[in-house]
Amino acid sequence: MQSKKKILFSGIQPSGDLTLGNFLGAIKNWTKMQHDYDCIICVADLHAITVRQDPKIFFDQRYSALALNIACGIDPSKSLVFMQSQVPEHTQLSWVLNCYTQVGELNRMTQFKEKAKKYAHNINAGLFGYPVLQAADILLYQTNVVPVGKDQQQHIEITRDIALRFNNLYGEIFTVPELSLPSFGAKIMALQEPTKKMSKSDENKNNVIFLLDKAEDILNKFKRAVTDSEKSIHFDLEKKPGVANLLTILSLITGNTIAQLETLYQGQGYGKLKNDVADAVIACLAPMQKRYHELRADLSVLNGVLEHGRVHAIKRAAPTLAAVYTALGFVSAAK
Ligand code: AQP
Repeated sequence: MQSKKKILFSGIQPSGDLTLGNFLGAIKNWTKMQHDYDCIICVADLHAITVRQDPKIFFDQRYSALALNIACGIDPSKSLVFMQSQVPEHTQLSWVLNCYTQVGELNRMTQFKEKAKKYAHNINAGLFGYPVLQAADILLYQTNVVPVGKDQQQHIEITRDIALRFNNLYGEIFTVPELSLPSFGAKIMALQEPTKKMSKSDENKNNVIFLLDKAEDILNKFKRAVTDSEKSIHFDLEKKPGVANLLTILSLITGNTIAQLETLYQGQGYGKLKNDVADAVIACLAPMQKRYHELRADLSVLNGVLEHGRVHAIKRAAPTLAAVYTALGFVSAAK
């Protein structure tokens, strides 16, 4: 019998090694929500090729992203976990939705503008159409809720617009999904440029805590984190983005509120704060790293998860694609 829980869909690109931003802004929330939602998590490898990937490294990164999600607490017996490229319905629906998305809408996407600047030598059509594939990912599963970090908000909004447009033309084909942003910590910032998002593809590796970083590297990166010339530890996003970022990370990991941390660190120096954040992150990541290495030692477990995910994702995606094809006058794709 189909679950009555609300359907949650989210994804993560294996476009590099996963970061503390990916964990605190997304994966950690999915692990909590998987108990209350019918949770679908996709390793979005098709999205990742919108920038050039070395095929050998990329093959491995896909497994790494899968293993890290599981090591972080995504339970494949509770959540449907799969690899995007193994479920052809995503690209099939994406093509259809391309025909219902305006170039003007895509031109407004901040992520496209930023990535077009960063990858000026390779502004490919896939990069431009990235939000359309993401809309297909989400809409295929009749998703109710999409938990993402702040950077993805615009993509969920365009997904809703596309769904509404399609439904207006052809009837109630798609569930119109709701965005779910974490109430706090939706955007973890780069350690040395705290007005910019922490991203796995950042060229400055000191900006980023990777989930598989060694303890000594984590400590060194936090020690080098940019703060400010004041000496007081309080949360002020505008004037003290570096300190605010450190407090946010510490709060999310320890469960202490920002107010509690401000009291705790009254009169203390930035050095102490940085060391404590590093210690908290190292302790949080250690069991996850251990589990990750166990999972990577035996690919048969991960391959089993992928095969189960592939079969079930196709089963769940196919009826939506069939409804779309039927609405458009194609031969029904029902399997
Ligand atoms: N710094 C962040 N703070 C909070 N949430 C974040 N997310 C990413 N970075 C942060 C959230 O993680 C989920 C998966 O993201 P993604 O890997 O699919 O794509 P992205 O947002 O483009 O992540 P990156 O790390 O910045 O990748 P690159 O460098 O390849 O572009 C999403 O929910 C995202 O919001």
